[in-house]
Amino acid sequence: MDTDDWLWTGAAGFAAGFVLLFVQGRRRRTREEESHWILHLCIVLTAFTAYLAMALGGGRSIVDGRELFWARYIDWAITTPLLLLGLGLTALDTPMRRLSLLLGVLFTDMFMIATGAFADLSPRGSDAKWLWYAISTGAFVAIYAALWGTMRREAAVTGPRAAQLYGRTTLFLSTVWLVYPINFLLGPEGLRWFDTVTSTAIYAVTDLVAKVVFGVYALAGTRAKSTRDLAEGLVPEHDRRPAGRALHEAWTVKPPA
Ligand code: RET
Repeated sequence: MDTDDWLWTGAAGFAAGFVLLFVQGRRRRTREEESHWILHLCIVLTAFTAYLAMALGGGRSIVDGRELFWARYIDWAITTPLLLLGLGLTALDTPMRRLSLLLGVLFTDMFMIATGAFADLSPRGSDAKWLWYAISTGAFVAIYAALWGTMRREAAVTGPRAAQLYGRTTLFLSTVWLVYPINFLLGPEGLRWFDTVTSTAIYAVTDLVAKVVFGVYALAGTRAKSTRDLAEGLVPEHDRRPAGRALHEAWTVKPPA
């Protein structure tokens, strides 16, 4: 398989993944299920677009004598904040509870992708490349610290079921995400221990796991959580689909009889 074959594999995998996730969410019953379903559909659609563009020869250019796949960075700048938003929604239940904390994590993530793109664009072996790489890795570490520190504590405040789902999905995500800086470091963008075909193959497989497999796993977890929350009467009527009662009705205070 050559580079283009791996890009086509990615495009086909994301197209199939989109259909799979679409079907998986067709019987959503709660606000929570709906939120995660929409997020994961947007994530997979964005990745599909990037892979299709790269497979068709767009979204990539020759820079410094090698092929640079810049469409990846646009894809990641959109999809990685959405993936973290999914974790944030699980941890916080409502994002308004700690909105700036959440925005800070999403900003740090976009900063990581932007500085990573500058590392890729810098000349081969230059100090600038390694400076950008170090800055991007610093942001990566800060995201992990937030996920496993403050956000994890917030998930525990939200409730035991939220905390359990948050723990599982965060473990999945933070394991898979480790592949990216390593692939960059050892591949053609960095030390050149392996070539573009190998690096493209690793990214394609990892992207499919980080978005499609992760999406299926996160949606299944959210569905199981909603099933138990519904059974225990923990989902207010206005958070159900279709809503049993409007929010303003729930807020209305009945006058004393
Ligand atoms: C770069 C290079 C510089 C150092 C670091 C990086 C991290 C990238 C990550 C990407 C995650 C992408 C995902 C895509 C989904 O399909 C930019 C490679 C730290 C973590 C999850």
